[in-house]
Amino acid sequence: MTGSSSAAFSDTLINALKSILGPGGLLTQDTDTAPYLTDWRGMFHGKAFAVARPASTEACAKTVKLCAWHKIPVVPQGGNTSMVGGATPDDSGRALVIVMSRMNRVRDIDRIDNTMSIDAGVTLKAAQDAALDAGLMLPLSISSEGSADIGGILATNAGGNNTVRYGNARELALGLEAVLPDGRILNLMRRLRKDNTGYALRQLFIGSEGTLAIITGAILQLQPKPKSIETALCAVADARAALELFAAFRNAEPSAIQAFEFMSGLSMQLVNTLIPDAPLPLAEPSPAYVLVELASPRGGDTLRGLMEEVLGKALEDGLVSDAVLAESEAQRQAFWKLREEHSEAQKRAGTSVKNDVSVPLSAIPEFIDRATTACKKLIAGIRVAPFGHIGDGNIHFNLVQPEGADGAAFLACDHEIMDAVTAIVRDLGGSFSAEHGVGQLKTYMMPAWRGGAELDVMRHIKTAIDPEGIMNPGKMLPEVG
Ligand code: 2HG
Ligand code: ZN
Repeated sequence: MTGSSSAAFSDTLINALKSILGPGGLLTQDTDTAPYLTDWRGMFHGKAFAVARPASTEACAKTVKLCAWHKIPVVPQGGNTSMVGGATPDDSGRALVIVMSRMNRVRDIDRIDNTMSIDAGVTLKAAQDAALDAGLMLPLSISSEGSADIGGILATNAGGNNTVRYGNARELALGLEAVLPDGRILNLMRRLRKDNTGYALRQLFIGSEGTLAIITGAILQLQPKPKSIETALCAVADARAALELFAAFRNAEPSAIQAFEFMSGLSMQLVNTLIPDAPLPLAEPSPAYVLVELASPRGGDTLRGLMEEVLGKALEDGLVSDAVLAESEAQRQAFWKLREEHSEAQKRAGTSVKNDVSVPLSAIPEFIDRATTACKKLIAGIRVAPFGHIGDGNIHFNLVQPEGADGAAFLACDHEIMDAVTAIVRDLGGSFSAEHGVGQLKTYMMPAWRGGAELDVMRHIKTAIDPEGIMNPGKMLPEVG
């Protein structure tokens, strides 16, 4: 096929979709659809006969209804930032990708309810800014927040940097609006703290990775905007010291911690060398680092005192070898840049194998030690570059290809590496996917990890809601047989 992805589909279907979606609502030319057909990591390359961009929930519902009638697979896509190929279609060319970018309205912010009602296509960054403009805060923050949208974030139950204080995306969603696989609109847009009226359906759709419905809107719980924030970058010897430091902050004032992030020496070094304007603000490089942020809706300098007290003691005890406190918002942003550019830096360093895992906090040091040994044994020169949300027990145990090695050959070993790492995770009572989801990359792990009754119940739910299997096929649940 050249020029148009939709050549094999009937003009009647294309015209029907065009009339539902309006001008600019349906992309069919290869040059227009291409950005939606490859994932951010460049691991998956799919095909689709078109990309739909509905501008309203009704248009989305009519689009899905038409697809259901024709048994056309539907692939919902947010900001296309999935790390597990969760939003990339297969290569059959039969699918319709549905993106929400034209549904980008903040519907309302209620200062008494402390909620934001919002379209699924608003990026997380735009949603955060809207909350701040209203004097409030949307307490969800992830590295890809400039592109990731609210629908994708809820569909994958994203976590990120502030989970340690405010929970994952599911904890923030009071209400939800979604289009079911038969095209009906499910309106769960209730902003109630108490509502025990049957199954909590919104929680079923949150984290279902687009396999049960397309999320079109949500009501999110907001928080007061912090009046004081203190951010510090600390040099530590290893994950053990990082966890001791976490415990020290938690014991001093658990409600003050807003983020507690870990970065290995190698992953920080990749940021410092491969990302422009990202120098290390400490005198010496360290084997590992912690980025800690305290926040409070109260003004005054209590937090600075707390930060200095805990870090002072940690320096005295040898838990921290050096630390620098942000003295301005610009410096705070510069510290966060060092953390948030980790994925980009690793991408620039070549191909990587990612393990987004969680283990009990106390098991993190043992996990990192054992997984490092296992990976080094597998591939000579492999670059072990873990980082992540250590306060949640969530480590991105990423392996970067050996310097100068063939990237594709390294990536061909991804299952071998992931299996070696996740065997240790399993032994320590953890999970093979903490916050990135299963997507298409990790479906093969589901039977071993979630088999038996758990997978059986999941399959029954899928069949009950999507009997024709049109919603995001090939994702999360492995093929039967
Ligand atoms: C982050 O924490 C993201 O920055 C991406 O979850 C992690 O690249 C990764 O593995
Ligand atoms: Zn993360």
